[in-house]
Amino acid sequence: MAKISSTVLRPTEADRPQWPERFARHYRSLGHWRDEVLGELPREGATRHPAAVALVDGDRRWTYRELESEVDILARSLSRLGLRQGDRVVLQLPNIAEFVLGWFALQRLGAVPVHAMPGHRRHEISHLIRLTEAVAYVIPARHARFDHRELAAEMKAEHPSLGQVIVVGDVGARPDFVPFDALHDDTAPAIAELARPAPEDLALLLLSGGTTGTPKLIPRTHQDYAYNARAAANISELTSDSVYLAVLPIAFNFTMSCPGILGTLQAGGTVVLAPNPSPDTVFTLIERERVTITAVTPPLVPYWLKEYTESTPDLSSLRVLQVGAARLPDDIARGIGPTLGCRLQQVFGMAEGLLNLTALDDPEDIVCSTQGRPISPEDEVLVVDDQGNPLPDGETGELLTRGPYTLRGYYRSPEHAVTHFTENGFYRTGDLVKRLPSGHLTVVGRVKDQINRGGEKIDATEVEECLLGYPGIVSAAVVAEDDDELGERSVAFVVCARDAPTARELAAFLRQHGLAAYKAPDRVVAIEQLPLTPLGKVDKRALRSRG
Ligand code: OOB
Repeated sequence: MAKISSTVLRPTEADRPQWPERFARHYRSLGHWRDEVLGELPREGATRHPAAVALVDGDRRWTYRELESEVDILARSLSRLGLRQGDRVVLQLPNIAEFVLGWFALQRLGAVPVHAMPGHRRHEISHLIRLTEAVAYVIPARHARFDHRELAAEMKAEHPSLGQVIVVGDVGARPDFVPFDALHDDTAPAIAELARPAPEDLALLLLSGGTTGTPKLIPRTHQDYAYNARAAANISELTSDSVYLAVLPIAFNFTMSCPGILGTLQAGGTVVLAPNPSPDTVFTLIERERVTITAVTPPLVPYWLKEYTESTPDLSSLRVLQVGAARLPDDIARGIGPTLGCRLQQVFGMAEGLLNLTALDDPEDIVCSTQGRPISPEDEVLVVDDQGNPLPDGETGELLTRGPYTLRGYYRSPEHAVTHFTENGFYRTGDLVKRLPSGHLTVVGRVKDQINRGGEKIDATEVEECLLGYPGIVSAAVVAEDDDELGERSVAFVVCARDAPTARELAAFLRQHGLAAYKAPDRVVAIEQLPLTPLGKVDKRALRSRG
């Protein structure tokens, strides 16, 4: 195997996320931040419960002891391949065991996984590699009828930093790509000889839903991310008997650590991977593996409830269904417990940090009508009016937050500091919420220029910029409209110098442009001119009400 050239950038102090020292000391003194790094989680599990099952993917199973030895050998092989502490690695895998194994192996090295979504294409991946100067890109050979090797070949030609492409499956016509299965080099030196990353080091990069044209990256540290998962696992009451089914993409913060995969492994439970969210697949897995907790987005809920009523599988092991990432309508929420016989847990989170959960013993009305409350007593939450003044409970305003696992700045983009953070370090979520005296939050809307398409976030500006490349489109504005199934879908209002394209034509154009498919507008409306506000900005509120 060819080695990665030694000219790539190594970790810099600048990449280490910074909390003011006063806050860092406080979080450490309370024991929220500990001397822990994510790569040691499998080893701790192997010490505490070696024979318990940690991971299940189809017919493949790993006990904690096996997980530890697999991660160890993978990490050593990746090190021999040239990967080093601080290196960024774009990880784009579906829900297969290699995601989990590869992720922990990178952590063990102190390398930094960059969480790409399975649906991302040239536009997004290229941006991620450029921004992070990634040295490696991990892909499946093919997934969802897409050949990732072709995209990887393009990326390798385009980005000099990209030394290695690692493929789960067949490398095809690219002998220079490394098969994941070849990373089994038992003769590679032990990782103990390499430096352990520090708890305050950058551990992973998550993708933000974004509202500024190019996806921003969220730096998470070992100590903040481990705390995020542990605090969530406490509220979700995870134990070594818990069996978590990963239905949503693993790359999603929700699935990874809310409490998700990390919270389950910290508790000594079992993680089961679902290859897709269809009720058939999921119900079979819940029955077979005696799943106790799983997590979905709102559009999946009615679909599961309907299928359940028709096929009545044995879901008696299921204690908790987490629902989040978009607003769950109250009436659907009320149907979950009576139909499935489990507790609903609402989840209002963000890759940027702040996570809100309902507790399993919260009153029914709170569970069905709020999106939970912050998981840490150190989460500071403000609800403010448009002048930034704090509002009393019960009034609607923008949610601002800071705390032990909420970012203080985006990765390598100081230019976003002013728009997304207050002077004293609060992150402006862009969400409109109401707070109850108990601290529970209800999400009522948003001020950010985003479409929440059933939990998938679409940055309006990013799509608008791409639409302007379509021949004949003079100006464009993308807004949300209500949708029965998805909650929201996207509509593009376009001003055209010639015949307006159909939604299908635009989707094909955007696909060619390399944009992920879910970002294509669901509907296109031709319009004479875009309405403007008195300040001369596109009046999106007016467009939304035109529908
Ligand atoms: C999760 O993370 P992101 O980064 O994809 O999106 C965050 C945004 C929030 O700012 C809010 O606008 C929306 O998604 N959102 C919700 C919601 N949960 C998230 N809006 C209404 N109701 C909810 N329950 O989406 C995410 C991250 C971790 C856990 C769960 C979701």
